[in-house]
Amino acid sequence: MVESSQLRAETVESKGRLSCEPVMPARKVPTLHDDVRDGLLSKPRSLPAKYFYDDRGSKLFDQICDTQEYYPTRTEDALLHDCASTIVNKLKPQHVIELGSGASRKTRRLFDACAELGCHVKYWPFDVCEEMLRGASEDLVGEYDWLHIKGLVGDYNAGFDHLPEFEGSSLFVFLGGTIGNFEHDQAVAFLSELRHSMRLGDMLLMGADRIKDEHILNAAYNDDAGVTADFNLNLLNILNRELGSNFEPEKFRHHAFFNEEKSQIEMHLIALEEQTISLTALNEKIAFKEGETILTEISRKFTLESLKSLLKEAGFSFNDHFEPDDEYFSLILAEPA
Ligand code: SAH
Ligand code: AVI
Repeated sequence: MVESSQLRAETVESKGRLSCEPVMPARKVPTLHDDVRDGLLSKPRSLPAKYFYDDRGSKLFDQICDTQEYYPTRTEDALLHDCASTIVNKLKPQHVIELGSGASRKTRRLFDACAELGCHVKYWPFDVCEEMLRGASEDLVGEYDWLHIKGLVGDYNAGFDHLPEFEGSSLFVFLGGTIGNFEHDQAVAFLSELRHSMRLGDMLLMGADRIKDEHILNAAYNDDAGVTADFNLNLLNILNRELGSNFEPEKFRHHAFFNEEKSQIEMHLIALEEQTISLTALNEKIAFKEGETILTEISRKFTLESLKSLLKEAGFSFNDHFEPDDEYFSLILAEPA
């Protein structure tokens, strides 16, 4: 049995290896008020996907990862399991900086490889959701007794000018297919900006979802247990809390489908009946007709060629590529060109 004083000592010790700090934005990004004015008050109605991730939203996303239908997480995890040693061996990084780290689930594969190869990196998870970032980091310092973590809380769309100076080589990690949540031009701008903050010898490991049978794609965003629906509808609770609005989530439904022409899943909230919503904080009202939709997320799906050309456009050169036999998902290793 572990003595409670021993447990306390371990907690204090592991906390010494963990700290969190805000990242100063390099420029002003639109606030929720701006995005609601631009996106919700005009048609077609839409909102940026980053607003999903309050504490509950982040936990719901983590539950999505466990659904049978949502193949990206387990596919990428298995890929990382197989290629982590190759990547760590290639770069021998001193730092792992992860953008949109969430629960840092799959990053464990990299840490396992680091432990095996005696490459004791410092981990810098960067996420907009502080609760999830702190919780995940606390778990990690408990699991890896050599790991030092400096959590970075902020919006990665606000630029990377104020990231700390990383001494030695860095592996930047952007997993989960989150690049697919950006429009093409935004993705190029984001990756170019990231590339400018990288140094010669640094590398980027990026996960991206591939085009596949549309039934599999549609099922992944319409799980039977309704977790993705809850994740989508939770956005209305977030708006109620942040804007003092009076959305009733039960008066909307989740709708997600693969738009083949645009090669993207589109996630919408559809008004089930005519209704008027007051946005107290903005002193505005929105009148919804029955069937009117809000676009809450795009999730673009790639070919290997479209991924390579995206990275090239952002100034990266291709280093390596990992995919499973069914070609469901890609992990690309790239370096500043
Ligand atoms: N990388 C994890 C989590 C993906 S979910 C995985 O592969 O499972 C997307 C993550 O990006 C969430 O944790 C969310 O909080 C974070 N995120 C979304 N928009 C962001 C932004 N603009 N800045 C920083 N983090 C963001
Ligand atoms: C975070 N991102 C990559 C997920 C995706 O698949 O686009 C978010 C998600 N939305 C619904 N399910 C998962």
